[in-house]
Amino acid sequence: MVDLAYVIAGSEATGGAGLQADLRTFQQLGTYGIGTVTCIVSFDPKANWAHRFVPVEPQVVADQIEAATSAYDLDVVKIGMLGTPATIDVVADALARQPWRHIVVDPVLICKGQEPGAALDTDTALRRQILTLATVTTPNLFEARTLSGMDDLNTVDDLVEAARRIADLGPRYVVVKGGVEFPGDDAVDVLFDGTDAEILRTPKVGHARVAGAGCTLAAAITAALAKGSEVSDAVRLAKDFTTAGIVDRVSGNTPFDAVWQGASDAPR
Ligand code: PXL
Repeated sequence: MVDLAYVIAGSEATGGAGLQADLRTFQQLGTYGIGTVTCIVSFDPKANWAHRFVPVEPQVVADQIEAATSAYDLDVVKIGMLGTPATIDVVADALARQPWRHIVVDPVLICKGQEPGAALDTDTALRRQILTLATVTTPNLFEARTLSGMDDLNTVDDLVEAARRIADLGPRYVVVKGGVEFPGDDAVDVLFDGTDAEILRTPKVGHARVAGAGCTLAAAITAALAKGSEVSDAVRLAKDFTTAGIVDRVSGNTPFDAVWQGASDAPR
């Protein structure tokens, strides 16, 4: 039977990020994707594509998780944007109700579209209630600065130290993503396993951010783990999959492009 991959995340209405990117990734990697929607983000084309954010009623999030986990024996889950402390409570409770082989947490911090106080409460709840459950977490540079408390992340050694500090918060494996903002010509990611750091490099594909890259990377790690890969193999496959999707990206009327998960030379 096909391997099952589960995601609990937000919907992003242009389809570039969030649950839409996650489910496309699951499908392309040959897994049966199941999704629970936590919130709805609708970029506003009349306001420079700013985030409009609406949380799904926490009980409805709980109901969706109950349906998904009752229908199937799920053991690998990706956690994307959760959005509010109330949603985080519900998701943390649901995750505690059964064993998981892997919980992949994309620590989507600072929920744009929320007022700053609410965003800070959400970040604190995520760190305390969700990050501690992660077997793998995938912070970007901004999230790595916030979670590690290190303001300057300019060298590979800095990324390794940040990963080490984030591992101290609970996750077994930490993937710090340098992305386009990290100095140099390479897209550098660091995989820290609690003892050793592996440095993954590919040449940067341009210098503009591409929507959905973080979601796609974490979803591809999740799909590979669902199929039985070891973490370091899953991370390497996910980086190649995401890079291929950035090369073949989709352009629309937004000021940013989006990753194409169906890139012809993406690994499967
Ligand atoms: O890329 C982070 C992200 C995750 N999930 C949702 C989003 C975004 C960014 O816009 O909207 C739902």
